[in-house]
Amino acid sequence: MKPLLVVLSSFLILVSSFAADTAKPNVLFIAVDDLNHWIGHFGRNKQTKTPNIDRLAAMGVSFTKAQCAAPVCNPSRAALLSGKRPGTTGIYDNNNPFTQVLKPEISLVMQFKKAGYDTLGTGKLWHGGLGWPEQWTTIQEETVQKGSISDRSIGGIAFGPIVEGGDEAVSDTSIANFGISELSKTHDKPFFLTLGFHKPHMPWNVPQKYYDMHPLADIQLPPTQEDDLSDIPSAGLKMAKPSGDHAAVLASGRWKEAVQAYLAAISYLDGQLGRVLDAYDKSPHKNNTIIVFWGDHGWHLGEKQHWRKFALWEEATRAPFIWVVPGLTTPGGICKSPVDFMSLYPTLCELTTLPKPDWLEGDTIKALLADPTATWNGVGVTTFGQNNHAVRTDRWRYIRYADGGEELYDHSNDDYEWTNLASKPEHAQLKIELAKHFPSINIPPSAHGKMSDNEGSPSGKAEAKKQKRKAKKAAAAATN
Ligand SMILES: [Ca+2]
Repeated sequence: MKPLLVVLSSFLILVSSFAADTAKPNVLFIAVDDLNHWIGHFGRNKQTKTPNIDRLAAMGVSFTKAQCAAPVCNPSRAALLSGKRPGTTGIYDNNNPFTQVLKPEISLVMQFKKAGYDTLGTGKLWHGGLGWPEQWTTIQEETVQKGSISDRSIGGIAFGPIVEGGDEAVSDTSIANFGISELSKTHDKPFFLTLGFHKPHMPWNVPQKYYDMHPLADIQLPPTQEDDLSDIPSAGLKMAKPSGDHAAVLASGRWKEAVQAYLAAISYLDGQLGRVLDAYDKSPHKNNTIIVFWGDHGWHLGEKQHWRKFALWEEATRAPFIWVVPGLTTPGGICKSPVDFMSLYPTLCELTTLPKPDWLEGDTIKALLADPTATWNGVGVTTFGQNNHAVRTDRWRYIRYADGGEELYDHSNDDYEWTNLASKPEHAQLKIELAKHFPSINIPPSAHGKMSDNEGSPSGKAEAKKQKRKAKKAAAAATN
């Protein structure tokens, strides 16, 4: 009796693993940190060089109006990976640790692990790293070789080329290596492979050759208007904070250098993606692997006299969002409909026939993946702090702050959101309609606490600390 059971059960295991292998597509889940809309095929910045991001876009569908759920790392990722918006969890900023509010069971990665996938991860997925260890069947630590940096930081805007050391002096290279290795292997289970790249997050320390790709003499500053802040309500001015980074950059006279450094960091990241895509092209899993490529939010480089994320304008909220789904997407698809990153969790569940948890707040975008021009009534919604929201439709951006301050921009003729139309009486009804998209649940911020933020600096944590001390010193010197 016993031998028969053993035979029978091994047969069943064989059958079920075969079924899993053929029925369940693998997922290559690529996160990038602080990459705004400066990618080639968007045309927003003509100087950016991203042949591999553009190559990936040409393989599937690229969303040109994708909005983050929050314009800050921790809340953006927590929302995307939990399926719950910032207003539902109270995770609004980097000082609301996600681990104090969420449980591992809520994680997108966990759904794949529960479904029998191998969950393989390296780099930064949640704020600070990969998050709870129990999500993963395999974790690959990052490695980095020692490099020597020529520091050109302007206060907290940290950059400068690596003058001694190649790509291996940036830990993202080891992240790409792991992806290449896993894509080349045979796997006996379906896999969910996470590559959480750090760049182009600061510090923009990448090898000199990437700086050389963007000669300083050719650098164009992003378009700005001198009086752009004159029609912005006080809550918006507080977010722009022109007396902060922007004042320091202007005082340094080196705005173009900072733009060059960001472009260099993007080009480095693009090169790493290219290595992964080469491996994907040769991979035995190619025809059965979904690729999702997403950024956690955008970045200002002086637009609205603002730097970094931490705002509700297009520069801070728009990020790359590219899908390749074998058998569903058609190469070269461009989707101009507005979506937000809350769509990611339910869509991945749907495409891999995993049960869709009942707590998810986003809508699936499968219809747009099948036909990027399909009729779409969805919008993109971004939250920064309790009761501060922005909604992006195909044509409009409407921002409403907690104190009632408002901004309304017409993207049919104002790509850079220079003219705030919110006070125009003819738009009163439009604002009412747009406000209906704002989340109805807006709980107070969750417990405050400190989180470690692994910035993926070239030489690890000690270097990050050193950079911080340097930046502090430079900032102090700038105010003197
Ligand atoms: Ca303005």
